[in-house]
Amino acid sequence: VKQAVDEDCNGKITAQELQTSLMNNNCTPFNSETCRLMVGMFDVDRNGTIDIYEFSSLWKYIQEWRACFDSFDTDRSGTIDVHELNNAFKTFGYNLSQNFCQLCIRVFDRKGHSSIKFDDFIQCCVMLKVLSAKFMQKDVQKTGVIRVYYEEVSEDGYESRLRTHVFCGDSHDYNS
Ligand SMILES: [Ca+2]
Ligand SMILES: [Ca+2]
Repeated sequence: VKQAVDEDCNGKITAQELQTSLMNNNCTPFNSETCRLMVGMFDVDRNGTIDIYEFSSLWKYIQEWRACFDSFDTDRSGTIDVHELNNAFKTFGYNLSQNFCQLCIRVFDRKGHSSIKFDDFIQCCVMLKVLSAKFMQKDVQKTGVIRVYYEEVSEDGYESRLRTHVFCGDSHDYNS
């Protein structure tokens, strides 16, 4: 697999190479933000690319997300709609409102189909996990309501032009 991904065969995979080789169910390539996010997560030695060791954990991670995505795509549409997302969040241990799930679909649905693809699903879940951890830190008075600016959670090396206000209720640790 790695050879196919590592286009210039230099033993290192960039976010861009990752993007051209990863596919959603409908054969569209992964969005670049999800690829940068994943390279940022698995680039253990922080050299900006993915080597063979880093790649094996990244690949395992994608396979796990694939199985997870398929198990929540109950109508086999190849995308996750708001009800399927709600089920997924519940299974992950998050107690979030239907409105919040709708907001997630709106933010991550790039095509306006009211559903999200595999790459967006990964990005959405990773973002929720990061936000949830930040939420716990910020919610010192345990009121259940905080305001988070995207820049505050983007210190892991992946940049974004997004500035999002996120209000969420009772959220729990990510258990899986
Ligand atoms: Ca690396
Ligand atoms: Ca579906």
